[in-house]
Amino acid sequence: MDILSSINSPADIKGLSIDQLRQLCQEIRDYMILCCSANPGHLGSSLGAVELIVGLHYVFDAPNDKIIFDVSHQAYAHKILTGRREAFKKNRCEDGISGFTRIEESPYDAFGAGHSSTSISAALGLAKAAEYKDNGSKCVALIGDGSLSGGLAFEGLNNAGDCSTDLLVVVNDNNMSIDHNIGAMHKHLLKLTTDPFYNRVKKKVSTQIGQGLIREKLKCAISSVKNHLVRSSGGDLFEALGFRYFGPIDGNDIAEVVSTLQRIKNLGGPRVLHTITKKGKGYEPAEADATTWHAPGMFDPSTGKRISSAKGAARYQDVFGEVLLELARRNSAVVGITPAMASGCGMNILAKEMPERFFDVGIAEEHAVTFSAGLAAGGMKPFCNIYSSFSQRAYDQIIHDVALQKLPVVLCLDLSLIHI
Ligand SMILES: Cc1ncc(C[n+]2csc(CCOP(=O)(O)OP(=O)(O)O)c2C)c(N)n1
Repeated sequence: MDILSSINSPADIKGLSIDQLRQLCQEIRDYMILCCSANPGHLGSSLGAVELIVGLHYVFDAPNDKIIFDVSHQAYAHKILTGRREAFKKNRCEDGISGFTRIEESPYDAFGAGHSSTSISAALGLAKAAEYKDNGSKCVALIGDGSLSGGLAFEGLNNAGDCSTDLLVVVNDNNMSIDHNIGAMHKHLLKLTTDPFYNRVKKKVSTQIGQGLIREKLKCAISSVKNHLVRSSGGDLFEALGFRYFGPIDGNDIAEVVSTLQRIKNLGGPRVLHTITKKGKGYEPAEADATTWHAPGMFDPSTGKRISSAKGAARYQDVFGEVLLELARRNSAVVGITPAMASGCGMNILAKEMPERFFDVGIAEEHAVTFSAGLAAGGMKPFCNIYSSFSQRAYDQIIHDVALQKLPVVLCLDLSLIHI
């Protein structure tokens, strides 16, 4: 911990060179892996977001500038950089710090979370407040591609894109939710990142063309060509919503993250920076199996071997998955619906054998319930499984769309998993 041990606030990283920032990222990763091996947490998401968080703290000036984390399960590097390095050893412990951002825990935690898709709305509120107070505070929302599938994120985008308010939305696109990400938004992001012409030229520039300013200028030019291509091949959704779109960039390349953030920091108005990262980045077992390593429990850091605490007992979600599959075998109208928790609730067992009877609808609890109500109205027997804590999102839909219409939706309320 050569560099990390001397970092007690983001001010301490301001004078570091890019090479030193790179080393710092490595030290943060090593520290996170060590701490999380004994004291479990959301490791995979936090490993993937290290460069984004270091870059944001390098370029922006928190706590005056506000960095708002969606879900905030990826914010471990932020905690470690903002005076909670030692406290991180007791992450999620009863006498320790929260595993999520909490306004009351630190002035650097601009907004608390745990449930997804809130960051854009919250950041817009903070940005409007800053605009009103004219205090120069900049606001950044950091949101994952999975969390972008939540309706609340669209409500925030829709509102922010229609104002001139200074707001940066950084999309942390790792192609994953907890399981594989799904949905039209996901496909849209994929289209933006897989344009063959752009990728060919970008690769050539990064591997073959000189250094320094010329290369930077060429990169900018290619980015513009790319934006033009994306627009002319069907249009960019963010631009259509009133945002300026930048990217995609390699969100695990600290030099690229820093130079891009510096370039777009002061442009004003609603902007989206699309970054590509690897979930579990820098720890081989976590890169190889992102779903398991989203929250892996305890493990041996040197081998990556996970330490199971369940002494042979059947897991609740596996029993649920098996029973649902059996019901589906007996009744052809039975279908399963999950808002992005297929492996968590055991519905992946149904998905494997009967993919046509399984619906992962994205992180969209409201939609999951009303969609189930529609299926029931159409004569199906929907089993909609929602983690109890997240079901708060669907309160109105449960009453208005299911109960009042007396529709036969089986609501399966799974364990509540919000550890604070
Ligand atoms: C409303 C709500 N539903 C479900 C969850 C459970 N959940 C936590 S993280 C996560 C995946 C988030 O994916 P993404 O935003 O892409 O972040 P990543 O973990 O891939 O970095 C899910 C579904 C949640 N936190 N909140």
